[in-house]
Amino acid sequence: MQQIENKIQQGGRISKDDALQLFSMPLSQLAVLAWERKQHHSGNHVFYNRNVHIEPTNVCVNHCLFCAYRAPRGEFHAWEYSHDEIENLAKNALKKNITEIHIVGGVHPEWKIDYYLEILKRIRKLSKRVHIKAFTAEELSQMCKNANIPLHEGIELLQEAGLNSVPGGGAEIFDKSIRQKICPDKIDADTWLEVHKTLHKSGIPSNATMLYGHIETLQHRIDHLDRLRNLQDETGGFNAFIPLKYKSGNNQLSYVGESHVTDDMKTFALSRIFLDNIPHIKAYWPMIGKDNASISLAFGVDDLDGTIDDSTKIYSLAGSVEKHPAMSVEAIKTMARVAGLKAVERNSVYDIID
Ligand code: V47
Repeated sequence: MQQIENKIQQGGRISKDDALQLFSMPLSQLAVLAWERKQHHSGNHVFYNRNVHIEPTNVCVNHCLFCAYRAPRGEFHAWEYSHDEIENLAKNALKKNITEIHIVGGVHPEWKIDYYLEILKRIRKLSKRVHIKAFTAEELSQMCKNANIPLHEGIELLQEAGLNSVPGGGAEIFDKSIRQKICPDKIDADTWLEVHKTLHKSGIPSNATMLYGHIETLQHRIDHLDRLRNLQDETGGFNAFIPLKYKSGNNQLSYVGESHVTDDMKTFALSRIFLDNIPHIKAYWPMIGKDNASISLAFGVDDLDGTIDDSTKIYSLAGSVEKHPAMSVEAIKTMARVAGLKAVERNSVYDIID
């Protein structure tokens, strides 16, 4: 263990075996190592932004066991926003001084790429400056497949229409056997990675996520991190990594329960240490809750995502304590201060906004 610690303290890269051993290290020791690595990447800063989510639909062709959000078309809790409705949501959000609109939803059975292009064009018409972070690799892959165009062409069209970056959703867990069990209809791991590689080559940065704490093992988590680290070595296009704790409310995997907070903190810390080439580790507080997000700042996290303004339902539907997620800039600043850090407003590519 001492050798692994030395390696980390000297800024060396750890192996998959090292990572497995690290997970059995006492929590407080792992925290110190992750804190040191966080200081190396971002010093005393904790990043946040002013953002809202728009979720165009929860109608989805996929049947992921962990999802509490999906609804079959026509069911009472299904929604399908029109372009006008989306434009109105964006218009209202823009009045509140936001810098980013994050758009993600179900994979709709009928919407074509033109539908998504129109969303981007409408928002871009409202604001030349707002950063549009939109559509997971899953959505991108499906919309290009349906349009019968190669991925790079679809990405070019979306970029011309106003797309600036892509969120990290849909990664779930890369291991084939687990992936087939929890999200059998989704694109496979290689396709997810290929989409992000193509994005990065087109100059579009993205994030990466990992859904953990369900039926995967530690080895599966480390394999997931390893595949991301390898792609990042090649492209350098990932801005942030977001470990997403599986939330067990209202979905078909509920019987497995939820990970312990110790496991969550170790996962943040390990991610910070292992992913030496991804600049930011994000605690997505609408999912993990404000209290745990605040603790995660001692475990290598340097990004709290944003103000959100009660604009996402994915996690409240899955049982998050944040039923109407919204956080003021003041609250974010306090959260950073009590962790001994300084909150810094960023734009979507992590330039500091004064
Ligand atoms: O891919 C769905 C996850 C993701 C559950 O890039 C669940 O900045 C836990 O990727 N329990 C979509 N997780 C959200 C996402 C995201 C969120 C915030 C910021 C960014 C970013 C990306 O949500 C899905 C899936 O892994 N998810 N259901 C659940 N029950």
